[in-house]
Amino acid sequence: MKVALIGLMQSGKSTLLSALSGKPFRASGEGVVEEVVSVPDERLDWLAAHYERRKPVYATVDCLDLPGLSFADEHTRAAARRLFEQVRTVDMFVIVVKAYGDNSNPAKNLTVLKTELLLADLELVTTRIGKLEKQIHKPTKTQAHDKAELALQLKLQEGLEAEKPVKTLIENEHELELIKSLGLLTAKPMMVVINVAEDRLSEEFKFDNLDESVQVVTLCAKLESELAQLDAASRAEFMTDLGITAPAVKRFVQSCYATLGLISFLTIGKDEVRAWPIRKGTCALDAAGKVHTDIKRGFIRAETMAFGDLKDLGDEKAVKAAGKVRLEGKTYIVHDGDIINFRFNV
Ligand SMILES: Nc1nc2c(ncn2[C@@H]2O[C@H](COP(=O)(O)OP(=O)(O)OP(=O)(O)O)[C@@H](O)[C@H]2O)c(=O)[nH]1
Ligand SMILES: [Mg+2]
Repeated sequence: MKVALIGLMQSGKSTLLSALSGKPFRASGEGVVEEVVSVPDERLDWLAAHYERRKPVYATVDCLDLPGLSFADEHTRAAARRLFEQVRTVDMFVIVVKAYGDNSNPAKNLTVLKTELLLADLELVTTRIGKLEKQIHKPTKTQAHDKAELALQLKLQEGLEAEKPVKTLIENEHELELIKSLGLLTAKPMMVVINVAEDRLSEEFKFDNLDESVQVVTLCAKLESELAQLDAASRAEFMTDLGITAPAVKRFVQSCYATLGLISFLTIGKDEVRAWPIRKGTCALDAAGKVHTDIKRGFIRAETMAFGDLKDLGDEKAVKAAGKVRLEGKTYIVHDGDIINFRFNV
């Protein structure tokens, strides 16, 4: 999974990235910085403690940290557009707005960013329409496809002009397929991080310009980046004092998963215990394919137990004795926290 942190200048994106990755803070230069963030999972911690000599392999999120965007004039807007070009392949955006110090108007800054994403898409769609309009008069192999795409692009153009993001305009898989290669920015899901001052952690932020389904995480990036540098014991102590229930990385990743509709299944291997992110609704056969194509090809059964049962009953034997190990077939829909042992034959 790949996410991009975007926001206006000095909103705390790089500080946030340092809090998420635990790596030292790196100020933004001209380019995009990429860092791998490990997805905390207490179930893996438990499994690693329970099964000796197996190391936990956490899922990861690739985080792109963009330099601060500015739309003050044509020059900065062009620079922002060039940066947008570099994030066309991400799965989602995290908009970081600041709510500390000067010039902090989270709602307004959010509107600016949302509007600029819409404008960038409108520009791209309009250019594409121009191209397609010329192209469809020529008797090419792609004529039928081009006509269908043109009709769709015109619909998107109208929607974008009315300030509707592309993801609300797409009606089916076929339409999605037609525009996929363009990497339209507002076709992607997004979430919001409000970067607050240390003394405003408990404040509630209400946005009337944000869909209710959008995940909003409130945190203090600076504080969290300092906490991330501490050893586990002192971190826990400070967090209790500060009234922080979960570290930023946990809340951040949970919101990313919720935004993308992701869950995890778990595997217990010979020398590792591992979490595998999948989309909600994934069947056992496709889950097997995540682990290895051979396992998918030679799929026989998915021997499955719920992590909760294993934890409650203590060990695999007890889970088996309780009749809670299931043999599932290819079409079984995998649940969050399923521990799966794939039986396969190639
Ligand atoms: N008080 C306070 N300061 C913060 C917080 N987060 C970041 N800062 C400070 O704000 C400044 C900018 O932080 P960065 O993380 O570099 O912000 P950025 O969005 O990456 O900045 P650009 O990449 O230049 O746009 C730094 O001096 C940080 O120490 C915060 O939560 N509270
Ligand atoms: Mg930065």
